[in-house]
Amino acid sequence: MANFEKVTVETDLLILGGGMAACGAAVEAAYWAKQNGLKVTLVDKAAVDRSGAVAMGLSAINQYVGLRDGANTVKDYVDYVRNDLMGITREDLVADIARHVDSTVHLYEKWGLPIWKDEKGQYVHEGRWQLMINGESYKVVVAEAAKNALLQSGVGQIFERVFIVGPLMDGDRCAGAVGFSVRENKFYVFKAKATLVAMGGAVHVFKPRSSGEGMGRAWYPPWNSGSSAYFTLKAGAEMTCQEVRFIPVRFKDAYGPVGAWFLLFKSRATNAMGGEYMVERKAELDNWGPYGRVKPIPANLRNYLGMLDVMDGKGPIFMRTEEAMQKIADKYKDDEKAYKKKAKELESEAWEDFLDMTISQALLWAATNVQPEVRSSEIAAAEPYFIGSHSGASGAWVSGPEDLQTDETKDEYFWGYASMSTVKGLFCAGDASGASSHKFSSGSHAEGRAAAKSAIRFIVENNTMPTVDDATICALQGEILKPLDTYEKFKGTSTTPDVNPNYILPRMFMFRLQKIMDEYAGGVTSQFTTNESQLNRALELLAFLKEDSGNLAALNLHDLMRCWENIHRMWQAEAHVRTVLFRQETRWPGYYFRADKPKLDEQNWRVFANCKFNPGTGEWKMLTRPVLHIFPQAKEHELLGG
Ligand code: SFD
Ligand code: AMP
Repeated sequence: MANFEKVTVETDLLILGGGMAACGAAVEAAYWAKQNGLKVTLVDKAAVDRSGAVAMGLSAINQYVGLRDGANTVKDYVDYVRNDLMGITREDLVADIARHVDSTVHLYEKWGLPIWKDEKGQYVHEGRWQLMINGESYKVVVAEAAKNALLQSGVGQIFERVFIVGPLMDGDRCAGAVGFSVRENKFYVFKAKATLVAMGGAVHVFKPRSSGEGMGRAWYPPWNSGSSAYFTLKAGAEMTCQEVRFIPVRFKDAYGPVGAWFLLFKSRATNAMGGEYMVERKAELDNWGPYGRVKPIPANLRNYLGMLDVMDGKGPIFMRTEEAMQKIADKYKDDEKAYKKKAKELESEAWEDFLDMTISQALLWAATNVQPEVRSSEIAAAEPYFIGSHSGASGAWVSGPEDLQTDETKDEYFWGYASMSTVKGLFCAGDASGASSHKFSSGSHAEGRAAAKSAIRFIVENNTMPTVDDATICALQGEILKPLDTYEKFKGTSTTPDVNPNYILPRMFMFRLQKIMDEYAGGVTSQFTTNESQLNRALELLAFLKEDSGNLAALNLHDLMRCWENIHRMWQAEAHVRTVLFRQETRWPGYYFRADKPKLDEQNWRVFANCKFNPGTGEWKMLTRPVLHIFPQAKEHELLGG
């Protein structure tokens, strides 16, 4: 593209993304960079104040361990996460986040985030690990601290509205990243001594339930499109848990979260006949090994019991908001004034829960005359998402911290720098790092802090600027901007831009990807069920799609971003299909069901299923890694305690 300016930025640490993990990384990196005379550069495709999953705000902080009150131990949290993930988790990574997360939450409070307090001045818990917040401005508060840290210390610079496409490599070391501005004709080359990937998870890989005028609405933000997975795969990093998608049960059609209803309001969910699947289908839990007996029941098994009801024709499933609110208010019924006050309070809490994090759910309630104190609302299992920070686990396989390793784990889980992927100089945090679920917004921030500190140490100990030759950069520029050229070249051959025999627009490309995934890889349409034959068919169709990705066309810069977002999604899709195919069992019913391998196989498959793309040969390698414990091996009775 002749009219594109090439901008080259040299830095020491490059932070990719501006979400929770990246903001945590910025705060910590600024401190350590200043001590060592280093530079830090943060790049976000959007504006950090309102980017990523927390753009709309949140109504709870889902990970707070409460170590200072002695409420829980780090091991308690590790047990909880391992159980929820049906035994598959990296204990060292989860423990590392758990021991640091409280300090992140205390920083949030210092920076001005309103956390609910009771009359004794203690945090108000939603559940054992979750704190209630007035979180509409959560992201703005966290972003302000990150920006202040980078800009006021003089060590940092921030690029907003720059879309990162992929990695720059110097042999086996990551050398930075390339991307483009979504506002100006500028191609960016970031050269760095270490790179920290924190570009979130992936949405819209599967066909969403929302369609027509609601299209684009999803639980996870549509702008997280698999860039972390693409970046790490293309750098040749080993990936883990690519099969562990997350399917959240959400208020139907606007995807309002359910946590506050189940945990704070203690609501029940019942089917069309008034039956409670968690009670009526309890016996089903016995089919899922020790995990069916832990408390809380793993998220995927909770999903599964509800799905069985729906498949039996007992839907819709309702969140019994009116019943839950009434039950709480009833405690005050002897005092009319207190009762009325409580009822009002509950009403405003119910609305605030959505106004703080999923505004469209409040809009849908208003538009359909729902008063939660009067009427139940439908809930449903959403389409699958890729998010290593919630109850899914997909991401890069990263080194744990040295001090948490045991003799058994140190050769498997540690290779020099905590949070570094298997590629030298390439670090990951938040949704970008795998097998460390349930870190959420707070744990992602804490993990970002730890990863940045580790990356700065890497730079101090490997203080050379990797090199990349100009020809490689030139070729990448050509490939990345090609969709603009393709459109210019062929736009005259049809009368309307969206139909043309020579190219495909990103929207149509996305529909094709979503249809493949939905029908063959266990999306909503196929009741989250798949089998070997369907997965092989998915791979065949994905190969055709990949071939056609070379013919994507973009009318403008925004479209160019859409092209690359969908290429990123396609790579996330392929890693997923390959890993679902590789794991010869069903371990997470309620996330996906392998109809040809319908049972849990503890003997052979209580292992991590990992994959690796070889950028040199274009081949994929599938491998297993052992699940090891850093705390003494949990006995059955400990498992039951959760
Ligand atoms: O209840 C590029 N989450 C919740 N966490 C909580 O702690 N409490 C809650 O109440 C939570 N709920 C919730 C949550 C998420 C959503 C969407 C809703 C409700 C509606 C989960 C957390 O939000 C999540 O765990 C963290 O945000 C994960 O952090 P991180 O840093 O991994 O991802 P991010 O914050 O989305 O940031 C991603 C960044 O990358 C940028 N980006 N930049 C450059 N180039 C590219 N190609 C890029 N692609 C992406 C993004 O712009 C962003 O800055 S509840 O439902 O569970
Ligand atoms: P959600 O709104 O579903 O994202 O949940 C918010 C938090 O509450 C997460 O930590 C969930 O794991 C947890 N959670 C949600 N529903 C339940 C439930 N029924 N039992 C136990 N934990 C839950």
